[in-house]
Amino acid sequence: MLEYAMALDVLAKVYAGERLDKDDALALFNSDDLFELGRAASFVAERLHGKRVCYTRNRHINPTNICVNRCRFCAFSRSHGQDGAYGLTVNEILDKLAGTSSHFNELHIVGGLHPDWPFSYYLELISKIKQHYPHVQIKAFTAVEIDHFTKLSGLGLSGTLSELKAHGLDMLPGGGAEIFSETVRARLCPEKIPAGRWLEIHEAAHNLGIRTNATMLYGHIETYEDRVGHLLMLRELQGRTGGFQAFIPLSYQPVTGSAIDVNNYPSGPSGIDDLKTIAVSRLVLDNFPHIKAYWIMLGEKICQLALYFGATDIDGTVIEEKIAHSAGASSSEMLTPDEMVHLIKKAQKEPVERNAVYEEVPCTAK
Ligand code: V47
Ligand code: SF4
Repeated sequence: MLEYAMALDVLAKVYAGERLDKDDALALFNSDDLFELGRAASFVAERLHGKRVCYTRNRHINPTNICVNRCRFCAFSRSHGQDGAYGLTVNEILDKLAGTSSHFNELHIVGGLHPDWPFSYYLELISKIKQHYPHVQIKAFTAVEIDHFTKLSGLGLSGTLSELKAHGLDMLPGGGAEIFSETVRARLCPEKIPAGRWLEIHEAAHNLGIRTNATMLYGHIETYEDRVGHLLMLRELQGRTGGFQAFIPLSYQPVTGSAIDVNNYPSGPSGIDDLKTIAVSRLVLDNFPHIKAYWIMLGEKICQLALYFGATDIDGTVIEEKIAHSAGASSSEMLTPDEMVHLIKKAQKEPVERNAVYEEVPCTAK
């Protein structure tokens, strides 16, 4: 009862247009009044975007699953020489894209940290894609990969990002953030760059005019305090740069046999936790334009419900998804533009097709 009353006090702040603090955010996570939470998050989302919900025609490319990090939650990665390990040449990637170019306007390229590939591989990859498909925007390389590239290029952080930009990089995806808490990070992904470096890389990108997204992997061993800490660090950086476009809460897909799937959520977060996390994100991240409901990890139906909990973006057609599906995600691997439009319209919202940097593009889907 006390938690219910506290959450109502916090929601009164939302309706009055006041910024939420750490205790407010915790009270919302601890409250179970999902409907009031959804109502307040929808109020904020509608104030920003009306009934408009974005989607894009995109395609994922994962150049390699060979990764020196081997994070404990990642079923996608392999060690060099292990069964199932792969690395695609630039030409193999171009062959994959051939024939589907007219069907996408955003390419999402992320992969493992390959121990042997030179920086020139990545430059050649994006410049050849741009040559072949000049209309396509390239959203590529997590901050974890950018950090790896700085060691390969010897150009420093700004130099590395500038070189990628000059070769066709349009924006950075939000992966690799996981949970910023150092204690959780040490258990989940001890080899991964620390939170401070992830933030530093996004700040450097923003300073070069490269916009980025941000993510948070939730529903494993983290606490609500860890989630709130993560959101507040992102809000602080956004307050200084304004370079984030969307925040994407990533619903943990449990990895069988992983050292981390025996804890709080043996089967991953519940639908209620998914919706609550979307809503609290919308309310805390008051300076982020969009909260994205990533249907691949939420499933299509929770994704659709998320449109009543503050989400104003449902990502894209995706076409080939390996990271969540390696961990056993039950969603399909692609949706057609018509299916995306249908999902949005059936929620009584207005579909808006966008490109990677959130410019509206003419929608030809029904
Ligand atoms: O960084 C890995 C996560 C991320 C699992 O910026 C897992 O528009 C859940 O960042 N369960 C990559 N998540 C995906 C990503 C992303 C996706 C869609 C859109 C955008 C964007 C970014 O996937 C990784 C890691 O945090 N991940 N394993 C897992 N078992
Ligand atoms: Fe490598 Fe990224 Fe998987 Fe971690 S999450 S093992 S860095 S591919």
